[in-house]
Amino acid sequence: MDFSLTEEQETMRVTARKFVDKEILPVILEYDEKEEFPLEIVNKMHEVGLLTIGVPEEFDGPGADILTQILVTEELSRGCGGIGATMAASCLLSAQPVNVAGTYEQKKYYYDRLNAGKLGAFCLTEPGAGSDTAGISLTAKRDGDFYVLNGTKQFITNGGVADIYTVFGTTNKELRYKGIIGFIVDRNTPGISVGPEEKKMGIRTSDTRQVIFEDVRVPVANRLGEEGEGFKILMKALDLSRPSVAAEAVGIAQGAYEAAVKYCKERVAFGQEIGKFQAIRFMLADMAMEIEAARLLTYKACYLAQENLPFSHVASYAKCFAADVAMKVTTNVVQILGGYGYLREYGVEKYMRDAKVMQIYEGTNQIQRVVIANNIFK
Ligand code: COS
Repeated sequence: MDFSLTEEQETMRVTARKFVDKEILPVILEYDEKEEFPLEIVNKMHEVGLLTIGVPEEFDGPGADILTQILVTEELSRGCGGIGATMAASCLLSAQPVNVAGTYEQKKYYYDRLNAGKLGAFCLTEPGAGSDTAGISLTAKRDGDFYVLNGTKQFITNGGVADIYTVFGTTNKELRYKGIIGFIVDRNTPGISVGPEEKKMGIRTSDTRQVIFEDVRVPVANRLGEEGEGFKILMKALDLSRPSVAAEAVGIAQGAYEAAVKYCKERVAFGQEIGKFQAIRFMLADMAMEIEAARLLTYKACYLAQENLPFSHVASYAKCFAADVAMKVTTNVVQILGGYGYLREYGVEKYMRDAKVMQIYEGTNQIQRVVIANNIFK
């Protein structure tokens, strides 16, 4: 077993880390405060290649492996969970149904847009269906060479800033999962509108909205797979993207932990640096240990996926475990900084707010346990 990174993986990790230190950390609290999407930063991320690392070589990308994409997601999330989410939603979630089931033409259609600096969004969740994916209501009715889409998608990351969507609906809700159908949809198709930006607890620098489809005509050529295959396509896509949420969580925990270590070397109480008190040292030791465990699970899920080995349950271990670690670590980092931790100006409460959604989106941690338990008994 080899835990070392390849030269390419290490180069991309360092590139992302330096980008975070130079372009994200110095300014991100202002964006968070204003709940503003950091378009300038996202454009720079594209310029240095951080938004297209996963684009395969045959579509003019670098074709980096899954672990490299995960390393970049982790580093970006160390700087800002919202920026990690923006990148992952586009490159690692919205792109997955296309990777899983897209034809050559569909992949080209999608990747050409990523190469041009555009973002993607994955439109699955609805106001009335989150965990119960087979219960979605957006209708897809065949009309000649088109499908006509009607319905509303909820909590869509990049909803208002994406140029391309992967969208899931149903041809017949009574069929449950057998009626699910997926498409690639251009944002500019007539009939698509977006709701106002949601006011969120955390990842406030990411764009989250409703996406509304009213008589949206999508060519049959944009259908992913066959009618009725949508559920399995999207389940496979979620399996592939869950390690990226784990990586976001690891990055958030790491960022908070680094801030705590720095503070512990500077802050003096009872005549010595607080990092010399055993109570604090034990908290930091637990953080270091748990972050590393979450990281290793995340990398293992990537390894299995990359090798085409069964990995669905390990992706769920990683997502669930890392999200819980991020919540625990960030809460304890606020505790270590005490009153200063509670002030927005110090930035660590942002990590805690950003961490919470890791336990909720892309399958709640309860859903991850359903996936894990299903695997035990299958
Ligand atoms: N890969 C491939 N096929 C899968 C699969 C996977 N990971 N998971 C399930 N399937 C298949 C099953 O094998 C079954 O097919 P067969 O009947 O041919 O055997 C079919 O899909 C239905 O599976 P199941 O009965 O388990 O479906 P459920 O409706 O019970 O749903 C859960 C299962 C709850 C796990 C699923 O709905 C889920 O993951 N929900 C959370 C969705 C989510 O993450 N939402 C967040 C939105 S993205 S931000």
